[in-house]
Amino acid sequence: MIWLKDSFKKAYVEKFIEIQGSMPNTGTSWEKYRALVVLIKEKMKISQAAESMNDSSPDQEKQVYYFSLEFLIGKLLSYYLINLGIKDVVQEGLEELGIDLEDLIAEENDAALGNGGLGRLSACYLDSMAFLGIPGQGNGIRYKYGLFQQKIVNGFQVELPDNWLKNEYPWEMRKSDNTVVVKFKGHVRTESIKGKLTFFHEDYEPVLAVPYDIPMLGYGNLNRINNLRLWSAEPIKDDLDWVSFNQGDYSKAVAYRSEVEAISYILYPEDSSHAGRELRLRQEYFFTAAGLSTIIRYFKKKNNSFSGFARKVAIHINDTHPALCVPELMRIFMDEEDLGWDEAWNITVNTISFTNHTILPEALEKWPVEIMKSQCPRIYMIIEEIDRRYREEMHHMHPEKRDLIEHTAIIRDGQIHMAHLAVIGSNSVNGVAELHTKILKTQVLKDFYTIYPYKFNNKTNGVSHRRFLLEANPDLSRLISESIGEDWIRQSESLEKLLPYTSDTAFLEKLADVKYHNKCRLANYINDKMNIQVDPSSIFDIQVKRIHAYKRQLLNILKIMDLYNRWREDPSMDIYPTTFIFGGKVAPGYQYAKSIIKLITTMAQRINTDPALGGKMKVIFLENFNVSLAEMIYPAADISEQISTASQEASGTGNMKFMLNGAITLGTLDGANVEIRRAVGDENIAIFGLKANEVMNYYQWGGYKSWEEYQNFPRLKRVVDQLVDGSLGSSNEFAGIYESLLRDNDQYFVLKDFRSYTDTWQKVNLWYQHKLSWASSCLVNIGKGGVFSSDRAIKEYADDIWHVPYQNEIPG
Ligand code: 26Q
Repeated sequence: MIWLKDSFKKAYVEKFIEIQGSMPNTGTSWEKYRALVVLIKEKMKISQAAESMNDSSPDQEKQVYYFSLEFLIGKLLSYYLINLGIKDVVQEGLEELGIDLEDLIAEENDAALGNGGLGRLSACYLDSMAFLGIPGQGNGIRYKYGLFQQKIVNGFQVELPDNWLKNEYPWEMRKSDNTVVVKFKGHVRTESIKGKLTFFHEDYEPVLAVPYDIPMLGYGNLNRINNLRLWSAEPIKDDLDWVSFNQGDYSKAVAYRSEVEAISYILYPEDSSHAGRELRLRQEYFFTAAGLSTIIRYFKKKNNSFSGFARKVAIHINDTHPALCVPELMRIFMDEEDLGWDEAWNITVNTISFTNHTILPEALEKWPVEIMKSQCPRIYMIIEEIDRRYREEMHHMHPEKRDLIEHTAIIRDGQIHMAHLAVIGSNSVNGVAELHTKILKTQVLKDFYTIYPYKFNNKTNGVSHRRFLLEANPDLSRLISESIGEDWIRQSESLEKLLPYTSDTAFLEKLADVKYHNKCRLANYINDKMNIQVDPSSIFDIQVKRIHAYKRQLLNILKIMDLYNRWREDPSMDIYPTTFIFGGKVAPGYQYAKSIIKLITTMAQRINTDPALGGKMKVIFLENFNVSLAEMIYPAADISEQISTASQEASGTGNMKFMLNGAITLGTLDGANVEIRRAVGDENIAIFGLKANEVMNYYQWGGYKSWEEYQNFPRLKRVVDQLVDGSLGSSNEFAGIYESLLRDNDQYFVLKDFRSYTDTWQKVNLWYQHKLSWASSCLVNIGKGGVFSSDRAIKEYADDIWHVPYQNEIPG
């Protein structure tokens, strides 16, 4: 225990006085929050210093660097108090000082430096690395503005800037001493010096990369505090001099400053399309080059040759966004450290590993050669050379397979294929669920799989069960710990010890009570925010995730429209009252998905104000879904909607968070749902719809005939017609949706899966009414949820890809 209550109180009051010059009771909540964070940070540094001393041992531990353009970390204070084991002490201590800890927790801004699944995954992985004692550091961008905040105005999404740094972010520490220069634009002069070609990058635009560090503190592991290093772009100090010296032009100086600051200004809010914007490329090169330069500097402090580099360093790239690691590491080795191509290439490939997160063709990154050449001229030369050597080697090995070479080359038709660069330049390529990895091997990257079968492997995603169960659902956590002890917090698989309770009626009743209580909490939130009353004893049927055509929020709302039609026709219909809850953001330019939100909010307005329904249904669109809200929603769910078109969702991670909180999945056999079904068994999940291979067969033959589906099922025809027949108002709002279903042949098989979805939903609704059977299935989901912890995932990465040890034992 780092503090007993009285020593905490004393330390806190002293810290507050030191910072504010007054007693805590005179301060604002913000000041009280900041003082607490500063105090904890200082306490953490003590052991951090001890750690860096350990690290001076001659045999330096292997470091893992996780490169990602997104880290969706959410709030840290409450979570760190749990990880430090001092939440109760702090809460009681503050209470005695007349301070409510909840008020301080509320002051913290969510750090929303990510869009969704991929960004939250990297945050969960840092968490598990810290817990497992792996020296694992994150590397990313300190965006001045995170993911936009969503407001719903007249039923439409409106985006507001996320000014999360407005007040200051007390967890971060600016490390000016570790600033580096990243060079853009200019040109490369080649000279032969003593018979060796030497490259000089000239007339470049210098950008200062200033690191800000955020400590990553794992549960019960004070000995290892990892670091998330986020880079901020700044103009060089004497930018006016520099610019006027080079260009003699004041307006250019202004342009220089704003072009530089743009790099770390804002997170791109698209999570499934790649627009090929120059600024995005500058972001990618910026944090890649900055991150690598710290790695090299740290390595050189401890080693005098690069031959052991890949044994001491693992660099993981989260999707292709950091794929410029490959040519940049080559550049450093060759141009700065004087290694030859072959040696540099060997070390580079052996150091880098790559995770793919999507098969959507529109999300695959390709950069026009011209943009790469002008922004990163030396990097472009190296990519060209990697491509040339790759083609040459393939030609040598498979002289007859010209197609193979064309399909897998890095540069083709004036475009640089980042996934190809990442596969060729790394030693490991993984997908994020078994089905997804199989699709990579057999479809998306199948040519590469024939060339490098040994590189491909699966790492099914995992989530931090300590954040999404222990922290988010304290009542359930208490019930679990009272029954099976606390092992599960460190060993998620211990949740299996709950399985014997599936036949224990008293336990199942307690489980149902906990759920009810969590639903009350969410119902109160909805009432406060939206002034809508929802019944906590109704079924909470929830779909929260980014809004996207392939995730099929449309299928869900069509189901609700159908139900509403039927209920109005037959008020005696035997359906258990249900509250349908949606949440999620849309990329600002994605009009189609925006109209889906409008459709949901339009139906919500209708249904929630229809007195004839007698409150049997409610529809809620919760605005601004983010990590903090997610932590309130998952614990309150009965049904977890995971209804993507089979084959399209690489894994999903929300599905795992719901499961760990005892919700039943209603889903397709897509992504990790396949593995969830295998874990819980067919009787504890509700599966419907086309299978991935069926969908892909249709795609191969040009789709299916959605018109027939529509014509042959009157209930379906009716809801589709309602999109355009004036029943939802006179505007033409939903014509685009209608066209996507009928004219564009329903790419995501919404109509095709409608019957099977509504039938399955209805069975689930009946099932819920058998309270004990339902609760027992919920418990199976919790008990089997342990394998979907990010601890499990990180252990697999550590064993199979990074080759680093971890500590897994409960300390004595
Ligand atoms: C690319 C280029 C330019 C601008 C933006 C992007 C971009 C940004 C974010 C492309 C994709 C993303 C995010 C993708 C993502 O979140 N994928 C999800 O990753 C999860 C974690 O592996 C999976 O569970 C989800 O299935 C997958 O959709």
